[in-house]
Amino acid sequence: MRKALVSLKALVGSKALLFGIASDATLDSIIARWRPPVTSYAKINDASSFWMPYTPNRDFAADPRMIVAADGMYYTSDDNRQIMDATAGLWCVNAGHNDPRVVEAVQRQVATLDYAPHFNFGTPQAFELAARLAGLFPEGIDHVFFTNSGSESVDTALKIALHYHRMRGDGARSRLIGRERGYHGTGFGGISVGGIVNNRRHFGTLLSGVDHLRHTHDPARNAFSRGCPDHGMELADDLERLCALHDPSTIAAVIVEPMAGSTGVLMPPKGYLARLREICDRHGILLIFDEVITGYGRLGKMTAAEYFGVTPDIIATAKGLTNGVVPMGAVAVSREIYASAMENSATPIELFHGYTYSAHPLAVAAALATLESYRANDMFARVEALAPEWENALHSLRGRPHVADIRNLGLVGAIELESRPGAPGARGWQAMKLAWEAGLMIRVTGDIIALSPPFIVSEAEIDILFSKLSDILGKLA
Ligand code: PXG
Repeated sequence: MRKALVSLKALVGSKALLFGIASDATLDSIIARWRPPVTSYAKINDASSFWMPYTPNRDFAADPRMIVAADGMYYTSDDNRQIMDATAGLWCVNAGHNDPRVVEAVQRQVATLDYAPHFNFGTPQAFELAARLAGLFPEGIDHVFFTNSGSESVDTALKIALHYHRMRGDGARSRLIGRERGYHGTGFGGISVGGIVNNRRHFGTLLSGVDHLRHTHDPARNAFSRGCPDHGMELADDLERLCALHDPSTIAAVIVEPMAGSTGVLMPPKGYLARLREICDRHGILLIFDEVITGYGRLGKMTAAEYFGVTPDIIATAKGLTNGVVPMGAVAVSREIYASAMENSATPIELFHGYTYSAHPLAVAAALATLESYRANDMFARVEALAPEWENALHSLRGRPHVADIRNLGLVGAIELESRPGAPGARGWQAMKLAWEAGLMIRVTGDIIALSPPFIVSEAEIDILFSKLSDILGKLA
């Protein structure tokens, strides 16, 4: 119970800070008011009410990992330990936790304009944010539709692609092409074009008219590549195969992550994305980059499109847009796509699509402050400058027990472990738990460890991170 109160106090303390309330006496009265109508900590945290996302709920109930505060590179656990955040939350807290610019902007905004609709009404800051983003995305990608998550950004991008072809009188283009091992969030559109079987197999027939490119993971030829692998550009020609099979006149769009994240961090083979762009151009197919992870500096540039010098027609983003502080996504589209809707729509509303919380004022305030933080601290350049040191430190784990492959790009790293015979994922899971005990938050997908720290990580912290990981590898069964 004492632990419960400490946790609750820390939790409420962070809320109180958010709303600018500081005194301890006030905190105690808030705790009294906010205490849930239950009698014990066990009941609060017995895992029976909160159905946790993408989590083995029963395992968590038996062995919980609770977080009560965060600052900079570190979380505080409910037993008051500092946990280094080696994953920027879920690839979103790029500027580090508790960035004062973002915290203050959200505090100010909530006290000024808590909510306003953007169906038929506007807020100046939403227009400002769209204009700023348009200036940051590649030349020609300059109209922005706001969503609340990566999943919504992906479904929005797919819908805009279909809508675009209809507007041009080419509505037979209705097929959507994804890629094996792709992750595009959890909406029906996203799981249909996605290529991770566990995300698809329990949910019926999904969208019709979807096909998939082959994935690019080829450890036999590419293991331990530094940066993008040399082999696999020809896998982009798989799109020609699908064009031959379906006829290109039926294909609306291809969606890929320029660097696949959730499936275990797969870098695009050299030349692959440019080749995809060429084939799309040849056949009038729109190219969508899902930059939910790569957008906002993860590779050292604003987007992977900029990093690779390949400009798609639509870019889906979320996560780093608001530093994870308030949920928000943004879908950026080419001038031509926007103009086509404006010019060809037969109805006053040009796109029958939107969310209650599109451009929510708190999210907009968080996004504007986040972009300012990236700019003022030159954070994307920092990623670029840290990347070689990051690469060397990561690849120093080659040869440690169970390490089958290591991959890196920008401030992203992956360590692929050999699976335990008959128990895929078990070794990765053990690594995640050992890391938590050692004061380190890592992400695992199956037996692949994914690393993506906030951009504020120092060189000393990179050393600590990999020294802890090295110890953990040594302890794995
Ligand atoms: N597209 C991509 C490429 C993503 O990585 C989404 C869409 C969906 O975003 P939302 O905001 O709806 O979750 C994502 C999300 C991981 C991990 O461990 C990655 C994501 C989410 C949770 C965990 O790699 N990416």
